Order: sequence, then C-alpha cells, then structure tokens
Amino acid sequence: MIAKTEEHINGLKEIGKIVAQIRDELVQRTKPGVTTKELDDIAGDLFEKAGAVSAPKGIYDFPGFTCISVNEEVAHGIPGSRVIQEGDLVNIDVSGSKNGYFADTGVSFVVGEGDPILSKICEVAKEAFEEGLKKIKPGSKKSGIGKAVMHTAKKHGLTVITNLTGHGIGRSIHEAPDHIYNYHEPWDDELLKDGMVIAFEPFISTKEEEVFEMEDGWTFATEESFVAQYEHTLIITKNGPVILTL
Ligand code: M2C
Ligand code: CO
Ligand code: CO
Repeated sequence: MIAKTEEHINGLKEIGKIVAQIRDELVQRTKPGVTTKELDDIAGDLFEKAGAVSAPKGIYDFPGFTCISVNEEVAHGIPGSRVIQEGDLVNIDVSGSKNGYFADTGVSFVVGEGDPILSKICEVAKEAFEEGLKKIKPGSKKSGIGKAVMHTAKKHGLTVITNLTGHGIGRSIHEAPDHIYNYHEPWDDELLKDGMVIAFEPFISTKEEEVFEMEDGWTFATEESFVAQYEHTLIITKNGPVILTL
C-alpha cells in the first residue's frame, strides 16, 4: 500500500508494534527443551490479547500462528513437536493484522552456544538489511536494495537465497510490489515511492542460493546450507524509512 494519511500510519504502527512484541517474546522463550508448538501457542494467546489476527492463518490457512523454522528449514516452518536443542539455528517470523493493516517481521538466531558460522550468517543478514536500508528512498531504483544485499553477502564469502524475496505489504500480507529481490536484478526498473510500505527480508546463506519446498507443502528448506533471515516492515518516506517493527 501507499500510506498517505495519519490514519494509515497509525494503523500500521499499531500492528507493527504488536508483531514486534510477539517476535521478541518468542525469541526470549526459545530455550532448549521447548517445542515449536509451545512457542506458537504463546503467540496465539498474544495475538488474541492484542485483538490482532495471525496473517499466515488468516490469509493462507497456514497450520500455525507464526512460522518457526529450525536448522535445515529456512522459512514457513510449521510449529509442531520439534524440540529446540542447544546450538539450533532458529527463525521466528511473525506477521499479522489489526483493523485491516498488516505487518511482518522475522529474525534468525542461535540457541545458546552453536557453530560460529551460524551466528555469522545471522549477523550478516542484519548487516545486509542495514546496507539495503541505505538504498531505500523515494525515487530510487528498487533493484538497488538487492544489489546492496548481494554485495554484503559476497563481502563475507556468503551467498543470498534468490528464490525468496521481500514484498509490498499494508492492506494484506503480500501485495505490490511483489518482489524485493535479494540480488541485483537489472531488469527490475521499478522505482520506490513516497509512502510505499514494504517488508524487506534478506536471506543470507552459507552456500546454496535456492530453497526447495518440502512435502508438507509449506516449509522451505535447503539441501546442505544454513540460512538466516532478518525482516522488518517499513514505510518509505523522504525523511528516511520508518521501521514499524523494531
Ligand atoms: O513474507 C514472509 O516473510 C512470511 C510469510 C508468512 S505466510 C505463510 N512472513 C515470507 C518468508 C519466506 C517466504 C515467503 N514469505
Ligand atoms: Co515474514
Ligand atoms: Co515477509
């Protein structure tokens, strides 16, 4: 959507704050021994208390309130009986709506002590987000964002996932612009607009550049890499991006 009024901005800020709080609560409760379903149930209660609705459930009938992906799972992981272990790479992605406004946020992190390469990809995903953010201005090319993400990954000897992208958001979870690529796409000549609301989500990988969909019809996974994501919803303005999900 293009956020034009105070009402739009306040509606987006409200749901942005809700999903950010749910994300932070789940990250804090992700400890060895907890199941991903237990974490998701906490999110379900928090959505209800906030008078908000989970976007994966509400829009796609996803079997969970949140997407929780562990190790080989990259995104759209279905909460279930999987028990979190020390050293796991976990991604918690929370998206939802309230009063017709949507926001989306996600973060990858390592539980306790893990392989240093896992913390490395988490840090680089955040750095790629920050580098991409510098390119987010009204009138700038959308393709500049992916260029910055790709450059950051390469600088650290890492790769990007090319078949998962950021997206427009606001009145639904996924809307125009359909793709904020995480690599330089020279054919993408779309320009960023004042008021445009986007979810920017770099996916940084140790090796491979594509994910595949698992047989459950939801989970995206890799064959032999680990992947970290870092996602926020933001409004593009001439005074700089307004991040709604900090
Ligand atoms: O937009 C995402 O960040 C998710 C969508 C949840 S709906 C099941 N919040 C995303 C991540 C990876 C791939 C596509 N979309
Ligand atoms: Co998301
Ligand atoms: Co998203």
